[in-house]
Amino acid sequence: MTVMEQRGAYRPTPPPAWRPRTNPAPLLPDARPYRVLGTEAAADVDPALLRRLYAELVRGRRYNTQATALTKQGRLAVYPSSTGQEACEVAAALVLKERDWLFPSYRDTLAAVARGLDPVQALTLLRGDWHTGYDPHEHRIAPLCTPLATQLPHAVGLAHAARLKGDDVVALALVGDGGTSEGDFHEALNFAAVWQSPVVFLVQNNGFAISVPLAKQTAAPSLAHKAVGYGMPGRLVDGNDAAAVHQVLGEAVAHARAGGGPTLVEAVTYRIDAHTNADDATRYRGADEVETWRAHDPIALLEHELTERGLLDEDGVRAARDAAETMAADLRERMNQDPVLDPMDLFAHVYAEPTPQLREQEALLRAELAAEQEGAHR
Ligand SMILES: Cc1ncc(C[n+]2csc(CCOP(=O)(O)OP(=O)(O)O)c2C)c(N)n1
Repeated sequence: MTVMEQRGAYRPTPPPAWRPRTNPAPLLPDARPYRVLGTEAAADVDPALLRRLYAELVRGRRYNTQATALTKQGRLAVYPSSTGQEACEVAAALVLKERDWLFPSYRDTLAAVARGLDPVQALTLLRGDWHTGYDPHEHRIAPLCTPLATQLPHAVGLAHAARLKGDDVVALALVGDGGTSEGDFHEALNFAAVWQSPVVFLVQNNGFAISVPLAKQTAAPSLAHKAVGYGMPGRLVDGNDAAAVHQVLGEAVAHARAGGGPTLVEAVTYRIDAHTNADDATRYRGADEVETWRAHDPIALLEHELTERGLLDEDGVRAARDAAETMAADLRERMNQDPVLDPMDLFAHVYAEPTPQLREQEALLRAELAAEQEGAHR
């Protein structure tokens, strides 16, 4: 048969039946960030939870101001403040059960402290003293992660392993808006959705990745919309509304625990302070913008709700502030003590089997320290 004859015999046929693998409609986030405080939904929230959230927010704000002050006194090398983002930090900690795991970024010391980590230990890494500063297994808090988004595949790996072992464990991973542009974000969400891992991703969209505004970070309708492309639900929530974040994260954690797979939650919030104490935020954003967000402050929102409903009075406010002051005084005092450090610790726990280069560097430092000691004794 000639080629032309073969072609003549061909009858174009439609493609095999196609339908979407999952219905995208239920995965789509709300059109607006979900809110509870100041809406009818607030009446359904347990007053004890609202009070607990309030006490933790007040303590968290004080922790942020105290840690920032410690950088000015040279007691802390650097501090990325989460002032303005306390509702996300606290809600993330409170929705987890003891057996669950938290995967924080460098900005999430507060989440770690709200989960019960010692406030000084939470600052060890930022003081530059030691690796991590706490035992991640003891607290079920992964190391505060400085390389952007690398905590996300770790969270998926842990959640997937837990599921394979039949352990009833959920992992909650925190990431910033800038972190969503990292390859690790894509890989983590893709694996999590394909494996239906019990993991929840909380993106704290605080408006900026250092000086880069969200508009330069993504063209997506919202960061929550990214979930649909991976085949998981996306939820959009007011990140300054502690009750709303607690509810949305709580639902996502329960969904993951019940075998429903991962959820991507975008909390819309704002970083009131500069990126860190080393950053000058006035170079890339105006004071008006900051003031607009100050008016939507997470503590003020909750305080208003509680006082309107007669759940908080002057004494209650004072008690929360006093408790925060006690925590700050203790943090100050303990951070003002010089830690006793062994520089050789730098090489411990880096690899299970140290590399030849690491051994070489270890020997060099040991020799240097020995020479220094000898000089001191001469
Ligand atoms: C892989 C990687 N690239 C770059 C950096 C430098 N860096 C540190 S913080 C930051 C901005 C991150 O912004 P975002 O994810 O929005 O989190 P935020 O600091 O606002 O909480 C960058 C680029 C880094 N730490 N890791």
